[in-house]
Amino acid sequence: MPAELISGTELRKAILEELRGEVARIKEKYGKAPGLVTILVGENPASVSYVTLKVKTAESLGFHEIQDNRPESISEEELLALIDSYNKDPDIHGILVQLPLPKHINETRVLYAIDPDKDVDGFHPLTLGRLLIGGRAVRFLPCTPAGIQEMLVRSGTNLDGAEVVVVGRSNIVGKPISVMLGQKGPGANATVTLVHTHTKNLADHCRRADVLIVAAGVPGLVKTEWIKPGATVIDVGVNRIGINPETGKAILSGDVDFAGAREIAGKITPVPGGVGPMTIAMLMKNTVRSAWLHLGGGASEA
Ligand code: L34
Repeated sequence: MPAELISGTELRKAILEELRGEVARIKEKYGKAPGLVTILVGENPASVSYVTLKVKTAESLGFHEIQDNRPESISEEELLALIDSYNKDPDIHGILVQLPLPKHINETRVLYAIDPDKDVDGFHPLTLGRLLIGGRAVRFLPCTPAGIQEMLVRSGTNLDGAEVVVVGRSNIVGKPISVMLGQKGPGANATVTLVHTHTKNLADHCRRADVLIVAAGVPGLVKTEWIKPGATVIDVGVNRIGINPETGKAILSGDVDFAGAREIAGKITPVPGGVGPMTIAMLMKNTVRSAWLHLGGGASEA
C-alpha cells in the first residue's frame, strides 16, 4: 500500500484558520494588526517566489505587511540601517530578511542586526541559544523546523523514543530540528542522529530511521532502499531541476526518490506541497506570537 501523504498545503489551511481567530482577538484587544516586514535583496527567482507567497499569506490574514524590495546593489551599511529603522518601528513585530544575500553582504552581521524580539525567522544567535536551552526559554522556533515538527505531530507520528535521522546540518534546518526533536517534552523525546557529508555508511543510518528528515539540497539523494518499511519521511529539499516549457515555471524536486519511497514509507511529504507551505505558515504563527508579546508588553522578558 502506498504511503499516506502528509500534505503541507492541507495542514497550512488548518493553521491559518487558527491564526485568523488570533488576529481577530489581537485587533479587538489592541486595535492593531500583527506587523511583518519582508526584506528581499535582489531578484533571485526562488527568493522572489517564496517572498511573494509570504506577502500574500500575511495579507490574507489581515497583517500590517510591508514588502520592502531592495536592489542587489544595496550596501551592507544601508541594509543594516534599514533593519535598524524597522527595529524601532512600533507597528512592526516581525522582520524577515530573505536568504541568501548577495556575496558583498555579510549574512551573519545582518542576522545579528535584527532585534531578537522581532526575529520571527528564528535565525538570530540569541533565538537559537534560547532554542538550545528549550522549555520556557524558547522564544521563536525557526520556521522550517517548526513546520516539520507540526507535520509530524499533526500526522500522528510517534516521536517519543523514536529513532530520528536528520540528513544535513544547516543552521536553518538540520541543526535546529535535531535539537528540537531531542528535547524533553511532547512532540519531541526522540533519539536523534544527525548525519552529513562526512558520515560513514549514510544508507545504514537512514535504514534505522523511524522518522527520516532529509534537508541536504541534493535531488534524489535518498534512495528507496534506504527507507525502513513504514517510516515517516519528511523531504525538505526544494530543488529547481528544470523549467516546464509549457508554463515557464520551475520544476521542483525533493531530496528523496519520491516514487520509490512512497511504496515503502508509512507516511511521506510531497515536493511541492509539503514542507514549503508549512514554513510560510510557521512564519505567520511566529509573527502572531510576536504581536501578542509586543502589544502585551512581554517581549523583553527573559
Ligand atoms: N530568511 N530565508 C529566510 N527565511 C526563510 O524561511 C527562508 N526559506 C528558505 C530560503 N531562504 C529563507 C524559505 O522561506 C526556503 N524557504 C521556502 C519557503 C517556502 C517554500 C519553499 C522554500 C514554498 O512555499 N515552496 C512551495 C513551492 C513554491 C514555488 O513554486 O516556488 C512548495 O510547495 O514546496
